[in-house]
Amino acid sequence: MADGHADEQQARDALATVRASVPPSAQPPEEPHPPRVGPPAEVAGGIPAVVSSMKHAWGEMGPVRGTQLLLKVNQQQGFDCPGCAWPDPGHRSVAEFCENGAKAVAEEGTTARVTPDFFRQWSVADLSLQTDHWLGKQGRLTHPMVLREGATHYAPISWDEAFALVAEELNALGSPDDACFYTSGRTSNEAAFLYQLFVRQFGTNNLPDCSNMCHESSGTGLSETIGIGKGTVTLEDFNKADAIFVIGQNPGTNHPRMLSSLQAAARRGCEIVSINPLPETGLNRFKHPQEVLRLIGPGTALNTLFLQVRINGDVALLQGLAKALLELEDARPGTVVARAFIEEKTLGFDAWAAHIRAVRWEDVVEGAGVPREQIVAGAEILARSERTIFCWAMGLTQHRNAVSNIQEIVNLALLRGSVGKPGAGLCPVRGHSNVQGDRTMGIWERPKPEFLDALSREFGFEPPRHHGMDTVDTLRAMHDGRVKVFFALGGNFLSATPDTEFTAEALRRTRLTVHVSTKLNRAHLVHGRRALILPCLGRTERDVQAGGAQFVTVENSMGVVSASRGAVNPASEHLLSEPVIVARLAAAVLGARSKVPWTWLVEDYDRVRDLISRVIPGFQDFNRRVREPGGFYLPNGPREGRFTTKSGKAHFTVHSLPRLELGPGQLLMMTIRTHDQFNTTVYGLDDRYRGIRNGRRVVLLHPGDVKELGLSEGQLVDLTSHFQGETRVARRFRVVPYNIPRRCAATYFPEANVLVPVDSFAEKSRTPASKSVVITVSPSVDTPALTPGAVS
Ligand SMILES: Nc1nc2c(c(=O)[nH]1)N[C@H]1C(S)=C(S)[C@@H](COP(=O)(O)OP(=O)(O)OC[C@H]3O[C@@H](n4cnc5c(=O)[nH]c(N)nc54)[C@H](O)[C@@H]3O)O[C@H]1N2
Ligand SMILES: Nc1nc2c(c(=O)[nH]1)N[C@H]1C(S)=C(S)[C@@H](COP(=O)(O)OP(=O)(O)OC[C@H]3O[C@@H](n4cnc5c(=O)[nH]c(N)nc54)[C@H](O)[C@@H]3O)O[C@H]1N2
Ligand SMILES: [Mo]
Repeated sequence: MADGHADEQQARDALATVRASVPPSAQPPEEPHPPRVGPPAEVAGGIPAVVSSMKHAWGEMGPVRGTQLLLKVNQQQGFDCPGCAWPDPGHRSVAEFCENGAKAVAEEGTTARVTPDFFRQWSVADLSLQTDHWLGKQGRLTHPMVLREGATHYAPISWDEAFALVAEELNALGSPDDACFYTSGRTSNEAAFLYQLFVRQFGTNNLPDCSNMCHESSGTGLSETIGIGKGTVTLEDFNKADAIFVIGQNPGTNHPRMLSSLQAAARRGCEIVSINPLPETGLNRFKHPQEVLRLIGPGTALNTLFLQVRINGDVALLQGLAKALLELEDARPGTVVARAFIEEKTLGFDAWAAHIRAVRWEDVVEGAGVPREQIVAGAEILARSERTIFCWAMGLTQHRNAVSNIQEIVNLALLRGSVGKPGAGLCPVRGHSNVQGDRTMGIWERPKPEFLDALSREFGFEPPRHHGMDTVDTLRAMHDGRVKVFFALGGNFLSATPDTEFTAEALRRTRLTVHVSTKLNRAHLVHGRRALILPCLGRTERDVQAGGAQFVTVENSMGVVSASRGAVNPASEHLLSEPVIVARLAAAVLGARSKVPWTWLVEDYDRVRDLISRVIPGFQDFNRRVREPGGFYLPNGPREGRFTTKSGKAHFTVHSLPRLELGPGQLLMMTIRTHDQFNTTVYGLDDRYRGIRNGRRVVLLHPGDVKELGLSEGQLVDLTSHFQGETRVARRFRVVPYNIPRRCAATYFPEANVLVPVDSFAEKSRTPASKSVVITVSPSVDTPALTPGAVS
């Protein structure tokens, strides 16, 4: 018996030694079981959504805390939902949240805790062998933790020591540009403003953010053509539109509250067109989970027309819509082209129209993968709609030619005069709940000179003028050893970025990685020579400082700035708020070099907001206006019909059709979200609307391609991506035949990020092309590897 124990212990020690010699895994482990696959859901929302909300909320938080928190989501005296950036209606219901908002709240509000004791039990290497789902389920981080050089386990550290450690590393750098400061879009305006101020006083513009991987292409495309990198519509416009186009977006999963707006619009006769390679459930039929009495029954039909575009076929499709509109104008002169608007407010129409007329229908149909009659049907909807809203998300922004995608939408909107009038306009639907606000606060590697001038005037220092690094630059620079300190205010840089193994190596080559986080994630496990985890308060929690209870502010997808107040006690007494972490860090790093009274500022966030009001346009009288119910709108020229480009006009732009030659057996793959995740946070293993349960390592293929490639349903396959002569492999995915266009494939983010080449990104915006990955699929070679992917 005793011998048995000794053997077992010996075996465990041996295993630990083996593991210690292998670096922590950058990728989640393979899945032991195949997923269960059934038919996709026909209706979004309804009773299953209510059940799922309660399951997550009560499961993580218990019925009392769960209900208490859910009743405060998006209420005027409550907190902004930590889920997506969809705006709140003026007249709010008691329960202003959706199924996935409930999951986001439950994820943060959970009663589980990751304590120093937990870190004593688990080595970093062992944690890395767990799934992302498991890591998240361990609960909220409670103490600042350090991983010292050569250590196998994180150990507790005091806040003062932690800040001193960061200061020591930062102040030892040869140049401030040897550090990068990442932000994820949940950070409040107050924290973001202080953060960029600190980073610029430190001396760099190296402020990569999640936006680089998200709506950067929208910002770039819109700034060039209409003069502002944001959308032009308000929520009110959804009540007035005649047609709404939803392009490359899956609102049923990622912006469920948007379905309420679409439902109301559909009920009053607004036509809804969706352009997507997948027939996403939310866009077919929807039952509002809060209209309890209507939950039984067929739900509201939302879609008028579904154009099943092939992946990255949008430039062709949008040009086809424009071409059909010009042909309709020829047939019925004076009824389609918004002549007066175009003459008064735009430039470049003639050249653009000539280009569109010259484009051949064969090329449009081939490029889009949609028959001409269907494109004409879409154009007819546009032609009869006086007020059209164009919505889009990641299906358009994450391609090589993403900026062209956005600018083709602008062309269509301008052609119909559908910008700057009620019920019409451009609507990039943002992801993270404050990603737009972070940019407004100056989180940007390419700040405008006017912004830097304002900082210089207010704070009496000379900010660096040369541009900093974005996300892709940061990855390269860390990999080359040029960037030695990586600091992240939120997010999961390892798993959200492209090329997971490349990124992992980049992080491992740094001297220090620091993460300000609420929950444990894989980015904590793939680290520099030293690493810190700094645990912070979440949105849902009360934030009390010397000046009393504080609130923070956020900006939603439509440019409304509003307050967010936490509702429950913090997960641990050792947590600091993000503004306080940034202020104390700045004080520790900059010392006498900075005249900003950092710690005084965060005793009362009104003091921070006073500074914001003096530096950032549109924030005059910030403290008073943000206390008004519902907050306030930021100025937006194009919304009022005033284009804020240099010329004062909106620009038509000409784009050639993207050429992509797929070789024999090659497919174009998009990486998308399931219904049970928030980016890299995996709430559960089901993608309920698509009928895929209990598994994430799947590849969705057209049944015809499954057959042609000699594969079968449920088969284990390896995926290989091909880019400029390089290959990358992701192992052991299951084949799921699905309603997707030929030669297209879909996998889930972040499992498939290992396949996205670091150098494959959008022109101009430099957003990783994570929806345009060229792959081949082959039966799995049955060699169980420690890590499921590798670069060759
Ligand atoms: N519950 C939940 N909510 C979220 C998030 C989450 O992960 N979970 N993430 C948040 C964030 S940060 C963001 S940015 C948004 C993301 O919101 P979405 O952009 O909706 O997210 P994705 O899952 O990436 O879906 C992209 C959609 O585009 C389609 N698509 C892919 N390629 C193409 C293409 O080439 N052309 C066209 N026309 N369509 C294409 C896909 O089929 C899919 O329907 O959601 C935010 N809200
Ligand atoms: N292949 C592929 N890659 C993609 C995408 C894709 O569609 N396909 N989408 C891209 C997009 S759109 C985005 S936005 C990025 C997302 O990239 P990120 O924003 O970096 O990733 P998230 O998964 O949202 O970050 C989750 C972590 O944030 C921390 N967190 C949560 N709440 C808070 C908080 O209040 N404060 C702080 N400090 N930390 C908090 C938690 O520790 C959690 O583990 O990923 C991109 N990557
Ligand atoms: Mo995003």
